[in-house]
Amino acid sequence: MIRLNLIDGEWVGGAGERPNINPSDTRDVVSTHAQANGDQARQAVGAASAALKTWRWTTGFQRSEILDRAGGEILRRQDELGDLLAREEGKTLREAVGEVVRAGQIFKFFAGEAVRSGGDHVDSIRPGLDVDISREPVGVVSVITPWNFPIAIPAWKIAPALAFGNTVVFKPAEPVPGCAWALADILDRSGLPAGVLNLVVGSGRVVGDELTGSPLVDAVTFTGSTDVGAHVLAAAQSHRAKVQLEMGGKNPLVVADDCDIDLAVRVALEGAFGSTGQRCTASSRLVVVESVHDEFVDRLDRARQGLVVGDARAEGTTIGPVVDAAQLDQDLRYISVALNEGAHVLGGERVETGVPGHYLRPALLVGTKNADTVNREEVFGPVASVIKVTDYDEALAVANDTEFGLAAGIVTRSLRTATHFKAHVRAGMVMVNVPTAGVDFHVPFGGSRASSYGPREQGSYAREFYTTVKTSYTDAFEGRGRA
Ligand code: UN1
Repeated sequence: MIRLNLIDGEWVGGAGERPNINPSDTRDVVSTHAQANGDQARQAVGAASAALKTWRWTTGFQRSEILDRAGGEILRRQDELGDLLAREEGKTLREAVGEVVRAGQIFKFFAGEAVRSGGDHVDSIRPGLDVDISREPVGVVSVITPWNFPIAIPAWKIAPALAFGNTVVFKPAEPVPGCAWALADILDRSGLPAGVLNLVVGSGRVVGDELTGSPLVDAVTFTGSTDVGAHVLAAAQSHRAKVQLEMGGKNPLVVADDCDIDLAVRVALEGAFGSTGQRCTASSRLVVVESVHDEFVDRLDRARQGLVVGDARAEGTTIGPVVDAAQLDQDLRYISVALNEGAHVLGGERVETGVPGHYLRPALLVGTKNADTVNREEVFGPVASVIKVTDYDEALAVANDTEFGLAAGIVTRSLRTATHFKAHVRAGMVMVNVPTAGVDFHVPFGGSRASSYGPREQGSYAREFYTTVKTSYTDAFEGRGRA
């Protein structure tokens, strides 16, 4: 069955079809998806613009009911949707079901926010006047999402967009159209009027350019690579659209000399290799103080060897395949660059399972310098490097010596060290004794510099991006004063 695009409330065919391939077994076609063409992307933006005229005047309560219904259905179908997610993206079933639950909870959270978004009432500095500061929807929002969180990231962009009265044109990443389709279907059946949410599956060049460049688009929210982010920013700013970008990371995890080494190993293993390392929040630089370096590396490597690489949906698998052939090539290329620059490479080989899939044994790169290529550029795979430092001060300097600024972590028993690190590390999110990846859904998410641009995502802070502020002055007493 061909999965269609949703434009102005109609499910429509496209310019061609594209198979959705299972990275655990490339013979398995998960689904087939109609590809939208440029005209259809334009129609979708037009439909979102037309639907805005009535949708923006719905009450928060009406919108809340729809989001709550969608969240409820996602949670009820967590096993089935988790299976789909693991099958098309390659993260393990446990991680995939967890992500689906997160998506359901996000819709429930924003169902609450939809009725909670008020403004301020302020006394004027002039006698008799009232000043009201109210929130309005920003307008038509283009939602452009990556493949590594096929349902949670669409959820945390689409749910607040709809909660605050915006309309949406949604373009998912090409490797994961299945969850995107399922989400659009759920929202469509939850009671959204035609045109409020439009799904256009297609390439960045054909569909993405319309979604960023159309003057009818008021805001663009994007998660993806730093390079594509720069392109999105330029296109959106050419017509002064509001922009929110979440991009790469090169997140440091500092292992301090006073840490609990068992905990440090658990935190590093999950942060570096969880979700096959394909997270912008992954701990890709392990900055280890020399007094604990050898023991930490030894134990982490043993834990790494214990990871079971295999089919994302098979019982016992603890690390699924890489998403596709291009990503696998990129991971292998970075591993060989690290080798050439002097790293001692543990793991990092392709795994033969007898099934055609993109399997890679997680790689630990020991003896790297922070100036090495692999510590400057995001790999986006199960590849983590170890940087040995003499003490905490050097660890902090190394942690901050990066063009990124998303997440940073430390494992320490010292309250003083943890407190100093939280204050001085340059990152939008800091984790003490917990992995850099794996965040709560109800608090702000984001960073700075090459990692993020624009207002924060998630939690109540999401409204900064999805609303705009209006200040109104009223003299109800027509100049005669209140008293
Ligand atoms: C998480 O670590 O829980 O693309 C979420 C990413 C991030 C999401 C990470 N935007 O990896």
